[in-house]
Amino acid sequence: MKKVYLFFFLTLFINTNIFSDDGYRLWLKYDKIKDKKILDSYTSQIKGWIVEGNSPTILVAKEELQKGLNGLLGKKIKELSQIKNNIIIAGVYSQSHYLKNINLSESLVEISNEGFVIKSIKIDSKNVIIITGKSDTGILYGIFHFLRLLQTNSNIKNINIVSSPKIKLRLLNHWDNLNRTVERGYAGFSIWDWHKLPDYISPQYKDYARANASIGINGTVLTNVNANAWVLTHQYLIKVAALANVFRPYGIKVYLTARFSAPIEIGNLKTADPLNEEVKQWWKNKVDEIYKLIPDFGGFLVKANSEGQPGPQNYGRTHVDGANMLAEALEPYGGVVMWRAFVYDSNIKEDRAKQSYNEFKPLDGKFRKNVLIQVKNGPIDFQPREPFHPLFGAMPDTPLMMEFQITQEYLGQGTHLVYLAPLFKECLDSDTYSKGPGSTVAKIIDGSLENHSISGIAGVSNIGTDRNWTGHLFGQANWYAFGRLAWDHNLSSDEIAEEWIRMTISNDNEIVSKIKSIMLKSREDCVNYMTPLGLHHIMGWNHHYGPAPWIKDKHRDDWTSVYYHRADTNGIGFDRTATGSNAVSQYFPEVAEIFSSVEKCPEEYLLWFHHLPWDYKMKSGKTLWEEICYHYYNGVEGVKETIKIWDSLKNKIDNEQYNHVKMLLNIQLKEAIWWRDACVLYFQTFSKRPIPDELEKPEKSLDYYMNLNFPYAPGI
Ligand code: BDP
Repeated sequence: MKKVYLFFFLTLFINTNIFSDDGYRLWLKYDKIKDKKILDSYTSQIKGWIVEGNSPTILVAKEELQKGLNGLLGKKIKELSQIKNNIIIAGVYSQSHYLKNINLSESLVEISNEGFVIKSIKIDSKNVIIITGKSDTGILYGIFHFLRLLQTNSNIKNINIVSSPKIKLRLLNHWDNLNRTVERGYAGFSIWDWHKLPDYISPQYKDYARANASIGINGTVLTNVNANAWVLTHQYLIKVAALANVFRPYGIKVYLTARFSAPIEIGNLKTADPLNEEVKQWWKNKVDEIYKLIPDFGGFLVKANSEGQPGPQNYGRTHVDGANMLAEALEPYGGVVMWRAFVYDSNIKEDRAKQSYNEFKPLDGKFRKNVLIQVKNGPIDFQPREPFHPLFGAMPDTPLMMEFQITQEYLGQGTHLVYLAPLFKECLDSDTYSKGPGSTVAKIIDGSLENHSISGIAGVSNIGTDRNWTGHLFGQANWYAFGRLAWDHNLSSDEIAEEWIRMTISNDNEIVSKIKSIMLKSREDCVNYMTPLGLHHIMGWNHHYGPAPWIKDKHRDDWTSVYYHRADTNGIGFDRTATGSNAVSQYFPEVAEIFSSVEKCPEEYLLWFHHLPWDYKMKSGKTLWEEICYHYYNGVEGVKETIKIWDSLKNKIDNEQYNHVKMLLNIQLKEAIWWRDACVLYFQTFSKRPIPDELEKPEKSLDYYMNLNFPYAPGI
């Protein structure tokens, strides 16, 4: 009888995914390489390793290399104490015992302090692969990159890689509250267990640091931009310090959001006026206190005078006064202020898309050296598609930081498979023409166009307590893509997707190409079933879940949908040309000319910039109304196609991964149909034209959709 059980257990073990993949290990799985030829080739080239140095960073780098090699090669790869043939040597060049006679000056001049060189060379006629650089963190990044090459089954013969991050500050922004809720978070609660800190250090903190370091992220803002002053009390700062201690070896600095009214709320002052001496002193003391606990503290992120947050304007002061006051306190320690440009005032009757530029452009050049202005990718708010923000290129004397949203607040939240690298790239590659052709957004934020010594990029995190970190497996790809692009914005969406799939799901070429095809089209599908042709901000009220183009009559116009789509019996779209709000004038002439011309404006931005009649003839020959319908229907067809491709992967990839995504895709399809039908029915009340004959008709009525309610939708 026992034998029967054993046999049963063994068959289960061999034939099914009894140890199925719950996603916790992210892209750092290090499972044994399946392809025997590749495995053999690696095993013959990697017979041992030496990692020089013993700083905390070198120790974790060593630990990672060991873990990675043993896992991927499926056997213990030994640490050596002298050079042998076919081994890896890693260490900081200037301190290395083994590399001192090797001339690497050409490669080393190319890299920054965080960069690395991976190279096949001969030392004493022995073949070795060296991983070197100028700092311990560079070595850590080099080791992670080398492991990535193995994980993706890349060729490591005659390897020669020289790599440096293009942007200096590469940060995640957590919109995490002290009560562990996450604003716009769809993957459970905050991973920061504030109540148990500083004494209880969850092992997840270290895994968080590993994952980020593996893609070069070097900073994390722990708290929500809608800030709580409490995190600046001593009681919380010691908790922050405990996290900083875990992250430090991984090259990650902590940053906090600074609530502008903190001097009143936790400092017992009567004012938070940035020009008041007591207020200035309060912040200086606070900063001193922080650096005593966290010597490498990164600095503050500030949302001021935006959506009800306090700020310098409450005291008749400017953003410059506010930012500079904090910057002065941080300056002696090398800390920075990241001051957000996401401001718009409900009392100003100006197009919301224009307000941030109007407020910030005149302040160019007035900020202290350690201030960066953090600008969202588009002028409204992380929509499925927006043109780039007109501030890029417009403030040449101020370092502008990019703010992307990794969490999918407006792109299907926790349940839609939407790969965001194409969205990020579209913005980074946009040409602002600020200094003639080729003045891309990427060159502005990496500091190269305007010669800034600091540069930065932030991604609003999608991480939570869900076992797989991001709720949706493919949310991991967006975290991954953000980090990879922050390191090198020249990487393509395609390359990044391929790396991630190979590390996370499979190295089988056919599977890789199928999943890649799904990922690469997913953002366009989403735009189509949500907000095609430049439509924007027509989602559910407050929770932003689902479609609600009918939202109107709220306490502020710019929080309604009708404000943005402006549909009426004549047509649809927001006229932002000279006959309307003239937001186009905020772009440089070459760009403004394109956006303002109905003929030249790319159709994907058409209704962002133009109000057009329902019968307007599109490039396809269809009327605008028909074209809108077809885009909505094509979006849904795209999701159906995705499901078909995914179905073909059954039994070819890990079962748990397969089923998890399969169920989410079914939700996505339901919701895509919901978006399509609700929007088409609603816009039809203005267009008064039929849905083209060949398209199936919505099953439910507009009333049905308008009466749906979601009091407990996540993320608020
Ligand atoms: C919007 C979010 C809101 C954020 C705000 C911001 O809906 O929760 O607080 O952006 O970025 O997208 O400050």
